Amino acid sequence: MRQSHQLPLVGLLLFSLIPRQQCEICKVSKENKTALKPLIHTMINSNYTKGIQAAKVLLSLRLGGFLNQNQDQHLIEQFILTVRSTEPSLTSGQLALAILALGACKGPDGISINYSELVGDLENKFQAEIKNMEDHDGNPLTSYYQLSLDVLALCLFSGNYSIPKVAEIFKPGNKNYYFHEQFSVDTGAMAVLALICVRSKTRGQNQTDTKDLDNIDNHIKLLIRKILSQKTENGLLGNIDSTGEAMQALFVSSDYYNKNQWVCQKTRDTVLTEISQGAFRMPTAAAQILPALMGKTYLDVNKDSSCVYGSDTFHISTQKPISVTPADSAPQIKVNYSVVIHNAKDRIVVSVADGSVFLNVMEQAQKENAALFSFTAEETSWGPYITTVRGIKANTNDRTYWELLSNGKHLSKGAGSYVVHAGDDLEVRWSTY
Ligand code: B12
Ligand SMILES: *[C@@H]1O[C@H](CO)[C@@H](O)[C@H](O)[C@H]1NC(C)=O
Ligand SMILES: *[C@@H]1O[C@H](CO)[C@@H](O)[C@H](O)[C@H]1NC(C)=O
Ligand SMILES: *[C@@H]1O[C@H](CO)[C@@H](O)[C@H](O)[C@H]1NC(C)=O
Ligand SMILES: *[C@@H]1O[C@H](CO)[C@@H](O)[C@H](O)[C@H]1NC(C)=O
Ligand SMILES: *[C@@H]1O[C@H](CO)[C@@H](O)[C@H](O)[C@H]1NC(C)=O
Ligand SMILES: *[C@@H]1O[C@H](CO)[C@@H](O)[C@H](O)[C@H]1NC(C)=O
Repeated sequence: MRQSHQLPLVGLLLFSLIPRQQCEICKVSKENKTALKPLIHTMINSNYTKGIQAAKVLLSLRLGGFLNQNQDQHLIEQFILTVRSTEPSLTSGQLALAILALGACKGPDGISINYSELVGDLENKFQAEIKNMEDHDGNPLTSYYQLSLDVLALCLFSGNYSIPKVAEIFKPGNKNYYFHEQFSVDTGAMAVLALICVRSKTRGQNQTDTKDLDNIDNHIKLLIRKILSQKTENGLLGNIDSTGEAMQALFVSSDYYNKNQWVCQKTRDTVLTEISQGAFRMPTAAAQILPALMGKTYLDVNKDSSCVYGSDTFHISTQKPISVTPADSAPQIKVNYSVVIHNAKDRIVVSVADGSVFLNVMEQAQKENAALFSFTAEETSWGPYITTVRGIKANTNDRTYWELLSNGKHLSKGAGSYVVHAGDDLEVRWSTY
């Protein structure tokens, strides 16, 4: 009952308080929409059987209105089953994403989703993140990117969370916004989306302490400043993979910066150029950039507004994506590979087929010397994530992980997607972020 009175009001508030202008200006024009075709192709052909990894793709396709009614119904039914069967093992942010995807819009009749149950579980998972921070030197179970997703979903789906706690933990100086002392634009952008949602819901509400709200306003202002400080010459925000979410953050926060601080068309045009050159080949990468190009943000998620269905304007073919594994006949190249633990470095030169990725090098090294180069990887939405090397396991409680480098430089792609070059000096290094 409480919800049915609250939601239209909240919808109205979000609508009236979040300026739409920036989204409209930056939206890819009708004539230029074919430029988005490769993204949609990648997403439609992604492997939905990978379960929860489909959440971001589904969310993005639904926000953009790129599915037809049959596809939507089919994918949502399939996705509900996956969420049900994996729910207890999902991380907080994965569950938040699942809720956002399911509730992105009101789907075909006949599918009913018990949001209060899912939201209740998310409340518990969010509490567990906070508990872990209290017990482990301020380190959450996962990351601030996921805590931001949690708050965003709780805010949009009328979950319970403490506003003073949000004002406290999302201070821009918090170490969880940084990896190796470098501000994470992805994390900051997701936090801005969450904080803007919290802020727009509490506007005009009297029981909230105005000090908390002023603090949240300040956090947003500072986070936006940090995001804008990571703007590159060609208009990207952070790197190519953080730009989509940073655009969303800037769309909804135009009250917090000056118009002349960001020329969104420049950012958009660079992204369109990148698409034409084959960027965003991974479904998750495509899913992160698409909403902004459609003038949408995660704050447009609204389970009570009917889904918009496309009419197959793109005639997207469903075909197998091109395999990344090079043919056996490809010429061999030699690369250096080493495992670095503190000051100890173990090196090997391996031969792999031209066009191989970092992971192929690691596999070859493991084959040649398992004692030194054994490793394990876990499939994630960005591809294989290296969890252990020589039995040593990454751990969020002490902020440790296996860092990937090439020629001494931190890579911005993963082991499954970084294509190696002859003579590369590749490294996995036991690091603290
Ligand atoms: C938090 C985070 C990390 C943490 C992960 C541990 C933790 N505390 O959670 C740390 C700092 C350790 C990390 C490491 C790396 N990361 Co990171 N990370 C993120 C971030 C900000 C959020 C991920 C998240 O929670 N997603 C939400 C949940 C719900 O989705 P999920 O799929 O379940 O999340 C898991 C995976 O994303 C995984 N993960 C995190 N980073 C990466 C990177 C790759 C390549 C893979 C396969 C998996 C992976 O960790 C998450 C928790 O288990 C994203 C930004 C983004 N937009 O996604 C970047 C991001 C995914 N990371 C990125 C990169 C490049 C890396 C590294 C390869 C950097 C390096 N040179 O070593 C390494 C991974 C190396 C390895 N061992 O395989 C890129 C990937 C780009 C790409 N095209 O491949 C992103 C998009 C940032 C960016 N804009 O450049 N990362
Ligand atoms: C379409 O894109 C081209 C190249 O990016 C640009 O020059 C043109 O102005 C765009 N058209 C519209 C209507 O936005
Ligand atoms: C999809 O994923 C499943 C499970 O991981 C795997 O068995 C199947 O081969 C994959 N299909 C494609 C087309 O990648
Ligand atoms: C939804 O779940 C809640 C909590 O588990 C439960 O109390 C409620 O009866 C459920 N509602 C429906 C319609 O199934
Ligand atoms: C909501 O959360 C606060 C703390 O986060 C707690 O004190 C309160 O009891 C919760 N309310 C409900 C209805 O769950
Ligand atoms: C909010 O509270 C203040 C004092 O506590 C009161 O004067 C004011 O009228 C209230 N405003 C609304 C909109 O209820
Ligand atoms: C590997 O590194 C060594 C030492 O830095 C260098 O002499 C050698 O040329 C490298 N080999 C390849 C294949 O890159």
